[in-house]
Amino acid sequence: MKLTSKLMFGSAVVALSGLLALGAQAAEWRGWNIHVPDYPVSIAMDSFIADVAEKTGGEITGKVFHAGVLGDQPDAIEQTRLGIMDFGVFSLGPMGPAVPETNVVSLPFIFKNIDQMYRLMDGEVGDAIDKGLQDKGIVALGWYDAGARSFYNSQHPINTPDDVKGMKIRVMSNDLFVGMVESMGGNATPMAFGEVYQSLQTGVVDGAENNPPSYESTNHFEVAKYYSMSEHLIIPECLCMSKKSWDALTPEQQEIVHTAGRASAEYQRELWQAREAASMEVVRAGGTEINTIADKAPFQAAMASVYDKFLADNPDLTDLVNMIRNAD
Ligand code: BDP
Repeated sequence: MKLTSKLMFGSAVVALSGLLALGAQAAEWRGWNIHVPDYPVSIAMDSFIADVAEKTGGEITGKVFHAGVLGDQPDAIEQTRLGIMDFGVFSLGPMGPAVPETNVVSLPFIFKNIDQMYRLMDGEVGDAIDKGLQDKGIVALGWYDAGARSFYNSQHPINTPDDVKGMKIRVMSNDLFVGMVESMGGNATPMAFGEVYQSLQTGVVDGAENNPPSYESTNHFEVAKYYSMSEHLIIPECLCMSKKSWDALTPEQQEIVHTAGRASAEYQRELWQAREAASMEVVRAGGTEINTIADKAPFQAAMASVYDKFLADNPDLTDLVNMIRNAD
């Protein structure tokens, strides 16, 4: 190559990298969130994107669209896979149909407690699920807490699986949860989160199941006043980003985004603990009758059929299930 063409080539490269940098500067991410703006997930997502904007010197900015204004969770998961949405916080519950590995944490009573869930998600189990997500076009940046889900309804307290018999219970859209309610003789209705209040109010369903902050922030407690502490599901949530948006980042930017994601998960977990206690107070003061369930063994026995079917349908996930079941 002659000197002049070398120089020209050189300046073309400089110009091109300038353009690429400009492209990165223009990145303005859209974030999906189902919860109201003062919810722990929402606050942590806002702090994540602010952190990213600051640490990248404004190369990446973004906005979180709260309260499900950008649509339902299953659609948003799909849009994130396709790169139409850049990031979002998703419950791993409705991710099951798209990413089979995520189903292992939707099995009832799989984690012994929240601390164990944190430990396993921050280690090998979380890595295995992240790998499954990446195969489907999503990168996990951090695992958020969503506590434990319990049943609530408008009819009567639930103390045994028999109390669920004949009840119409709303579940998240995943066949695992349908099987779970049916194992106790209930009728499961998969339905979008945003439709549950009215369905409870009009008697389309008798009950649903969720953690205290969701039961409170959606005002479901106004229309279903029996909250029974079955704590049958501990399903973590994922601060997820589209692999398409991730792959467009420089290695330095990826490092910043990853660090900000982990920091936001730590922050969210702190916020979560405080909000759970506060939500219990709000619903109690609002007239909710809360009952604990001393013996959960009958629920576990009824729901064992969910495991049998899941393992028969997904033999390749047996090791991952056992990794959790056999953990301390
Ligand atoms: C909440 C989760 C949210 C789910 C919702 C539901 O944070 O992601 O969409 O439950 O039940 O606890 O649909």
